[in-house]
Amino acid sequence: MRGTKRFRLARPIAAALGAVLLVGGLAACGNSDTGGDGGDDGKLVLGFSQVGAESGWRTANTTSVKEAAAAAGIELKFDDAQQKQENQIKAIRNFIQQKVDVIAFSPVVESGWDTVLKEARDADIPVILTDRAVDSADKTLYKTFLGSDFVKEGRLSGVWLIEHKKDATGDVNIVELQGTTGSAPANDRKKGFAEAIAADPKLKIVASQSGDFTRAGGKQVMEQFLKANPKIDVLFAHNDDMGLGALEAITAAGKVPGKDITIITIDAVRDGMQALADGKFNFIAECSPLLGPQLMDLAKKVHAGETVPPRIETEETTFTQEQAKEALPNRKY
Ligand code: GZL
Repeated sequence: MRGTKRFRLARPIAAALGAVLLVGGLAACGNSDTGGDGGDDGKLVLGFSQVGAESGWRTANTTSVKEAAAAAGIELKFDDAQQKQENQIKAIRNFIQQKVDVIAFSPVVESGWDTVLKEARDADIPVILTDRAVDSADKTLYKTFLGSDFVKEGRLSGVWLIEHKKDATGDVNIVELQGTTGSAPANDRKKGFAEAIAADPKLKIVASQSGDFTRAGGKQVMEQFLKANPKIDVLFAHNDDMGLGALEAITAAGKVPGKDITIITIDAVRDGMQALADGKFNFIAECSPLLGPQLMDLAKKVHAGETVPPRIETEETTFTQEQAKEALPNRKY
């Protein structure tokens, strides 16, 4: 700019000053060797690996995570694994390379995570489990678990059935649509339900198979159940979407859902609650997908080095047909 007095430094001094400023600048951006230290604009960067988009629950969960990240001023790196564990492992490794500040994910299955979680720990990047759990013995591989008690959801379903069928005479034949094979919700819901119905010997599970938490899977497996089992009294589906798919198979077989076949599901997403209110389902145990706000709060806390509880369970309830009619107008998902 004209008129300004120019200060010309001798070349060696200028080079040294430039080097000092450069190093100082890097130091101010935090430790570049381990972990992250915020995005370019200083925002916390959260890498999130989502299972996929297999169900209404998953869609609602993704919406909750994305909206909560925006509201919290957190930079979200979101990856959809299309229900494949190898894609989640790849995504977590990418997050490590990108030096995100925190990693969160919903593990599609319980096993096979130790190696990649050790890589995250070695990179000094804290990990939060959300929605589904892992079976790692090493609890230092993640900071906390945020989600539901799936065993309780299965148990509540079984307890309701015992009461509902207490006056039935003869065997009550149950078919079970399991969630994704190897996933925590499938394993635990199955466990909780079986433990509960053991109290009444006339309640018998005559068939149990995975429908992979999808409507198509629920319809396909229910068609097989109907062909192989002449007398089906109850369907227990590990989520609403498989129950909704099964409805198509049940009506195609000339049976009345909710009457000829009692239907119990888990989640309480809008379409499931509508089927319950319409009398096609008989009972739903809620599993809340609205984990986003709590997840963002946890991400900030673990990034700040605060101690958080090892397990944080979400508040949930159950619905009968009458309760669904009352609750539907106010459902958020
Ligand atoms: C449960 C979640 C399950 C839902 C399904 O927390 O992982 O996965 O019950 C979803 O609807 O596909």
